[in-house]
Amino acid sequence: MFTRRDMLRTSAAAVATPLLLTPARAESEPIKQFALPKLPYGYKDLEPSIDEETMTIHHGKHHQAYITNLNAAIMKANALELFKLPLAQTLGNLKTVPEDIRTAVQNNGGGHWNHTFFWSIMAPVGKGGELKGDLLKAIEESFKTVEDFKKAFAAAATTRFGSGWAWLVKGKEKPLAVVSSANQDSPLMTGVTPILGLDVWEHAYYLKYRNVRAEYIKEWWKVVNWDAVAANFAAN
Ligand code: MN3
Repeated sequence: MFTRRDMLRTSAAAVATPLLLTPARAESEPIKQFALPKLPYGYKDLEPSIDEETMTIHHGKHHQAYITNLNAAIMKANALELFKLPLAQTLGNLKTVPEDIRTAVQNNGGGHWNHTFFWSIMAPVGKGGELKGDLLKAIEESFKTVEDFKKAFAAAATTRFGSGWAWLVKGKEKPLAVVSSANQDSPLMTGVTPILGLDVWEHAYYLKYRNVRAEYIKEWWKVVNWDAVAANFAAN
């Protein structure tokens, strides 16, 4: 016979079960997903080269979307180890990523890494230091003059068809080389290390420069953080 006391016992047991699981759950490591990095300057601080509205949308919406989609792909595949590895390492070894999320990681992981890098190599006008020292020497050795380097970089950025990036990378033959990449692909995926990069997706410049990508590239040089680029060159 099922008494009222039995019923209470059953209810208590039902309540007790999740409570018993609580300590185990608390001990397990929380999952630390990728998160939007704070900018080292305000949204309006790169004006007039890059306007406040573009920066607000680019960082808060576009960059955030890559992160949201990257996290979702990793969670869906339960490939949680990818949260623990440096993203640069994952992008350099895409073959190790589960095949069903490899393209999502390439696009959205590339998007997250590229944008984080992009914010870091810019500074408000007058705050980015000067091109000098070992980096200047390496640029002159690879491109003859700074002017020739800027021409080569602008040409790569201008002629990249559709959406993509222009990069200054550690070279395989000369100290430095200019390359471009499509979509959110990163030079890391080809085994070279970027030290400077420019986003030439329309979302990076269209509000202010409309279709005139060349003008955006010209104005962008004013907000390059040469101290950060020199640190990238020295570190890698
Ligand atoms: Mn972008």
